[in-house]
Amino acid sequence: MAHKAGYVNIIGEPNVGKSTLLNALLGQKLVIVNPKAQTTRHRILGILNGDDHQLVLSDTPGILDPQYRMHERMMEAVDEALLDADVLVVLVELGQRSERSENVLSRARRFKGPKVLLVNKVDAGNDDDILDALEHWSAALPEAKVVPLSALHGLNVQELKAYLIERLPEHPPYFPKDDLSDRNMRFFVSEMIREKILTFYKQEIPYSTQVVVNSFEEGEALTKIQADLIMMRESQKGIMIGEGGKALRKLGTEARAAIERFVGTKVFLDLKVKVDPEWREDADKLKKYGY
Ligand SMILES: Nc1nc2c(ncn2[C@@H]2O[C@H](COP(=O)(O)OP(=O)(O)OP(=O)(O)O)[C@@H](O)[C@H]2O)c(=O)[nH]1
Ligand SMILES: [Mg+2]
Repeated sequence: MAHKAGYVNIIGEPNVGKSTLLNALLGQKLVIVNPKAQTTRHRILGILNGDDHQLVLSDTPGILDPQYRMHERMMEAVDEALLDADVLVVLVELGQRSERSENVLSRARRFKGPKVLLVNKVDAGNDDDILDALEHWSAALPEAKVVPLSALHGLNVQELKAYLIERLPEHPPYFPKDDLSDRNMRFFVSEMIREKILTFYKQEIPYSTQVVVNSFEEGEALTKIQADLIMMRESQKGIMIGEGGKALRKLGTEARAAIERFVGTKVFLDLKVKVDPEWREDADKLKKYGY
């Protein structure tokens, strides 16, 4: 049988569940998920391999009106995903209104290939809400197949996976068949640390922090990791460290436990807090940090 392969790229507003969906389709936790918006900052590939198919999924940052240069880079990552998609997945959540989703809809309309619009989080509503939403979104994007979904609880996830594989064009694999992502271990370690920062720190702190993994030495029984937490200002450095270093110790403990589950060995994690003034606004600094 001929081999099928293609790109299925997921776009949507912040916090609608794009990363949760990518993990659900892959059947494992690859990308970070958090109740706070703007969790995902990059386009990240998750690769689903079968004997006769390779589904290359893209997670993307939530679509927003850029407030600073990092946001602009994030939106470029979204737009890039519109260029190579074989199938576009537009994710919205129950209760979201199309009149207030022009950023997402204009991109979806610009894409001329096959598209699916998924109404996520239907576990949080009743039948009337769901029927209403399906009708509403079918009218807003008539060319898309509109389907209800709960990425978190697995409703329609296997059906979606089968449908997407069905839609793939005949093509040789794009990546080696044992690859799970285009990103390396260092990237996922930095993301796991960032996920804990999103959970434990308030207000602007998570949005002002960049995590840089400088070394990652994997041994049989112990993995040694050194990472810098780059803040925009001195005052933020103080908050990150906390009184007597308490906040940073808690972050280190929680991040280490998450990384241990991921790498499967004990982990020694050394975190240093640094300041790189206004790194989020500066094109050269953003480039250095992988944006
Ligand atoms: N009730 C419910 N919650 C969900 C569902 N899918 C995702 N969530 C929750 O929604 C929140 C955001 O999920 P993410 O997957 O991080 O959303 P995202 O679209 O990737 O967000 P950004 O990366 O910030 O744009 C998390 O708290 C998830 O647990 C769902 O099907 N039902
Ligand atoms: Mg995300």
